[in-house]
Amino acid sequence: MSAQSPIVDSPHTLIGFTELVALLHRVFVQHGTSPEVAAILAHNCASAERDGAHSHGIFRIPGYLSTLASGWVDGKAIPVVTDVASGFVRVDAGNGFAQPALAAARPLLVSKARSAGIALLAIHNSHHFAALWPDVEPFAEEGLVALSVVNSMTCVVPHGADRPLFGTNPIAFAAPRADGPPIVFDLATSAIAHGDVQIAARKGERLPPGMGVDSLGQPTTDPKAVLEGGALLPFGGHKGSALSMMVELLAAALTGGHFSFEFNWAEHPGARTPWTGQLLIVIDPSKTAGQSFAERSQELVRQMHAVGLRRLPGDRRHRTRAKSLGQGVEVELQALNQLRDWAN
Ligand code: NDP
Ligand code: PYC
Repeated sequence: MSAQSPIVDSPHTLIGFTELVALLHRVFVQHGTSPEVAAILAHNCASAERDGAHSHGIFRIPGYLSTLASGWVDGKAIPVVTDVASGFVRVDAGNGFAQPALAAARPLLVSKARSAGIALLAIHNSHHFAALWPDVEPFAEEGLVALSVVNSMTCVVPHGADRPLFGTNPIAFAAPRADGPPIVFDLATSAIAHGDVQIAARKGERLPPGMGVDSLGQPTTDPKAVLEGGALLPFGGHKGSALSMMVELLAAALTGGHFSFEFNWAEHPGARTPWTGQLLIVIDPSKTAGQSFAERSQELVRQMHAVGLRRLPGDRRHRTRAKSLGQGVEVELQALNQLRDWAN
């Protein structure tokens, strides 16, 4: 199971990346976001589709739209940025999406990181329904190191516990390197992302063993049993569980956002977006002593390849991106037609 498999085995077609962004922009605006928010979400979602990150591309649009219709999220929210301290920026997303909040705070965050060497951005009152790598990769493209965590919704049983408490809580990291695209990884701290469980259920596939439990807490490989009253497990037992706990602390406690178990969307049927928080830490590696950081990270990559490594995290996305930008983004025909309906 992975984010690289297309959603269903139905006819596919190609659409240009810019055309896809424009189409998604119209869809978001038609469903209640401001043009500014639509531009950010459309680019984010189209980028995921372009890179083959299917669990957080077009697949997510119905969830965005049902959430907007439910009144759970404010699609026109205007983020409020506060300069808290020399290395600390806070942004209240106003019950809107996290990405516009990041965009609003970004110039201040980068200027603080460049002057102090490190800066932190604490986003709260925010909804994150996307892949996390688009939030960190652009920093590395401008020579900075970035780390981000975001918590989601209760669906993961902490290691050694009986019932779910944590979210799927991803961690994303991006670092520049001298001779190639940035080094980027982005991983859920659950054994599998919730989105991939939904995709497996739609395709009628089983999950690999060790990923989830059913409503009685018994191990299951049936994605529907996980989705209907069951739960996920952390990756790597106690180790992934500790990282998931860390994400709850950094993304919620430190930002002023909700823990994954602290919001209740029951009164908003159709709501799908977790109302939590997000943390970013941005470091300016030009302050490092000795050889440049980008040269050092390139050396690490060189040595990893020398011991036989063929695939770095991010390689698959970049390969898919190059193909999508060359020939067009491959999308399910039925999904594209649905987007065209929603756009009008
Ligand atoms: P994967 O397990 O598919 O991939 C995790 C990372 O490992 C990626 O950087 C991937 O690179 C890399 N990778 C995968 N396989 C290999 C391999 N064989 N060798 C080397 N590197 C490899 O991701 P997840 O299922 O954990 O997460 C999917 C997405 O879900 C993420 O984008 C995450 O942010 C998102 N998510 C969002 C949440 C939210 O609340 N907003 C909650 C949970 C998840 P590559 O991308 O190049 O394949
Ligand atoms: O795939 O686990 C997930 C997820 C949760 C929120 C957004 N994506």
